[in-house]
Amino acid sequence: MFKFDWKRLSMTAGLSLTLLAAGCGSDDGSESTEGDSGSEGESTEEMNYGEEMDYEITGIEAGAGVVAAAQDAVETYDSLSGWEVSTSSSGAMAAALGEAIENEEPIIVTGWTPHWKFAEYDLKYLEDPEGSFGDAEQIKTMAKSGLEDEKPNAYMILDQFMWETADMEEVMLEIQNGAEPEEAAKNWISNNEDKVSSWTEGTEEVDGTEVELVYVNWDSEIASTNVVAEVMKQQGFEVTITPLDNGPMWEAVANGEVDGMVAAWLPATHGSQFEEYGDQLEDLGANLEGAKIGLVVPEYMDVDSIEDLQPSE
Ligand code: PBE
Repeated sequence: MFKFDWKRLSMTAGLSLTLLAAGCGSDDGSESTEGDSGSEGESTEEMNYGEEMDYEITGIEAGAGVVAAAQDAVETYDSLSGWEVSTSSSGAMAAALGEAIENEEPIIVTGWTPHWKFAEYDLKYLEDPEGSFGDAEQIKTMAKSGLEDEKPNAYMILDQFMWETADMEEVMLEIQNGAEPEEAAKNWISNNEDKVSSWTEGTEEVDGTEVELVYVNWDSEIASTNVVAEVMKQQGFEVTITPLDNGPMWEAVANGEVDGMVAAWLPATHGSQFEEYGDQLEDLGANLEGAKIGLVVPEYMDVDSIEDLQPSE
């Protein structure tokens, strides 16, 4: 059951009842601030969540664009002065988020859409008036240069691969609920034959041509890469998918060591990787529109903008 830290709360001046009710969400609603916080009236001052979170933003893999963007935000916003972005893995971030929500504790994670967490929990993006996290992103497909001549059918499938947020989230959610990625991919494919046939349109089946795709173990990219790999397998390709860190993923395609990837978040998230490798690989355009990154918090937190947070010093 949810327990409020009354001592800490009482140190936070001017907390309104409304604010507490929103932040508390206790079952009986009988708890009250009166007498505890000594506050009266409707002050709009925000809770100092920072202190409760040790001024830590829960990040993911160190090489992820969203982590770099969060570090940029820490540099940019006075409200984040003295904060740190911890790095671990997407799985550890999701576990920390789930645990915080279970205990109704404050947490700020580096988040992104499409992601199953929005179907699973009530979450919101913090407004980012300084634009540290960019605007809407596309997820793009990158091929090694020369792929079109070498493996024209694989190239064409990669080039024609395009789906929507709801599609990707369906696959992600099934994986999150326990399905093997390959199985979730197969299920989605058999339920979406029209979409899939628009990706294979104009291609010929092959007999065991090898294709290697790379990706990062982000939930969104596990979903997309498995779907594309399954589609290729059904067309007769022998497909290997290899998880790497973000930088090495870009590098492997740019060096021509592997055939391609469907995990390029642009223009902002992987802007620095694109700048480094963009002229050595072939940009096959968007495979998904309307992606987004940012700082994500549970709805029960009474904070709407990065600017509402408090610096540690
Ligand atoms: N992500 C998911 C990646 C791109 C895809 C947002 C975690 C990143 O931040 O680099």
